[in-house]
Amino acid sequence: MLNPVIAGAAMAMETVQLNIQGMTCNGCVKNVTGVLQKVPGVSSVEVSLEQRCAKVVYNSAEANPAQLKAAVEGAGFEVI
Ligand SMILES: [Cu+2]
Repeated sequence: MLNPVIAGAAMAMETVQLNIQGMTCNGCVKNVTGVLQKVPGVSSVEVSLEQRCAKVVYNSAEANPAQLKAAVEGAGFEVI
């Protein structure tokens, strides 16, 4: 029998919205999108230049918001 806790965690897709400072053009949007997509467990990324935010869907068994934030900061942007 599957352990319900582990089975649940493996399928736990979560959505987080990151508020990002420093994006000024579509190149920035591409950079942010790219680094977020490289984080293991991330399944979709939507970055808005106008709203200065990124909406990320990820598997919480593999990724966490701190990792996502670190990825964005590693690309030279600030997450607030
Ligand atoms: Cu730019």
